Amino acid sequence: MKLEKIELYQIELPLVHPFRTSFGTQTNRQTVLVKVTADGMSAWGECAASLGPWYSSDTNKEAWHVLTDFLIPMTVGQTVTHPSDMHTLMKPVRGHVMAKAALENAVWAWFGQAENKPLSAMLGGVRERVEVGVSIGIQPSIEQLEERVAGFVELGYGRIKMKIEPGWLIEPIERIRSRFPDVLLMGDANSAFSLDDVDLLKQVDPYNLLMLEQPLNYDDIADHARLQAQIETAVCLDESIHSPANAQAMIDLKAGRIINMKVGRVGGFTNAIKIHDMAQAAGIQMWCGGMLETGIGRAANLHLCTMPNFTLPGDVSATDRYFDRDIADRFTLNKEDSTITVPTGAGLGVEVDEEYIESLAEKHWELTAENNKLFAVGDE
Ligand code: OSB
Ligand code: MG
Repeated sequence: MKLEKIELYQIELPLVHPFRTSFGTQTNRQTVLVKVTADGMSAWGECAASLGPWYSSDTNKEAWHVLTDFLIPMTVGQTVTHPSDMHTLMKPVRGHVMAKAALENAVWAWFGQAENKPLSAMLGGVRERVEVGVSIGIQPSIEQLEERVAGFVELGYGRIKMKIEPGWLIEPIERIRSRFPDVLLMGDANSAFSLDDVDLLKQVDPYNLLMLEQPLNYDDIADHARLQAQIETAVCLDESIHSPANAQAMIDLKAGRIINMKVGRVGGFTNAIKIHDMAQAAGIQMWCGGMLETGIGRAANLHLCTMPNFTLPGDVSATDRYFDRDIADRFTLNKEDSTITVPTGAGLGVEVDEEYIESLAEKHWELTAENNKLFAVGDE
């Protein structure tokens, strides 16, 4: 295919509930959407970045800049025979993984549509429904946390992730574990601890947590290895893994036993597949993380979850956990087994509400192969 036109939209959707992590509170989901058009057909990708550089250095403003000034001018008009060609075309740009992933993933979806295959089939997926959990932010009190966890368990979620930080660790874990002895429970620190906290983190061991996600610094691997050697609970890396090289370092140093895979954080599906295969060969389990995606990114994540080494429940909750109104088909939880059914249609397999996207658009730009010049659409 020849990439004829690439469009960008920036939108913002309010979250149904504020989401507090150790790095801050999010009340809405701002994202950049990429729409690629070729051969009379369009497909969508979603940028995982947020408003501010708190989870990672990626922001939507930066993604917009890198996409419009570099990634789109480098790729529009090019002929692509496989979606991973996008990874090769964008290689001269270092970093900016979430901007690259948004564009690469739209092209994956396009090829799925063109070949009439769901994205899951293109990724070698092996499941029709995938196990999911819910990620619960830090709450104002332990009572409120308990109430919130109880609500999600009642809805059918079999895996609960609690956000943790210093001062919000043992007591909340103890309370939730004693009330829900059988739930799959885990903690995500988003880098809130340091190696000085080893004794504190050792106290988590008796609570049978599935894992401790990203306890230490966002760019660290070696200290996580030192920590894993001293605690029984499995360490999972999220923020620290941006590339196959990071995954290799984690494996070599034994810096954890589990990887949280976010396709945006590793620069797109080409790298996600590479890391998936490396982890599988090394006996590292994985699961699909989330960035509070809209229905476009959520659909992509569901397809990712079908890959063989995604053996643990993902942070891909039902749509009503995030948004009252979404920009694509809604997903619901299969209560009986805490799963979501993966779309079976071609590409992402969801209907995108383009009218709603247009109405939400804070910015809309497009670049075509003919003029190879970016311009704002509408009255900007
Ligand atoms: O660390 O996994 C994380 C959301 C935003 C930024 C970072 C993280 C998260 C989540 C939410 O945990 C996962 C989701 O439900 O999308
Ligand atoms: Mg995380």
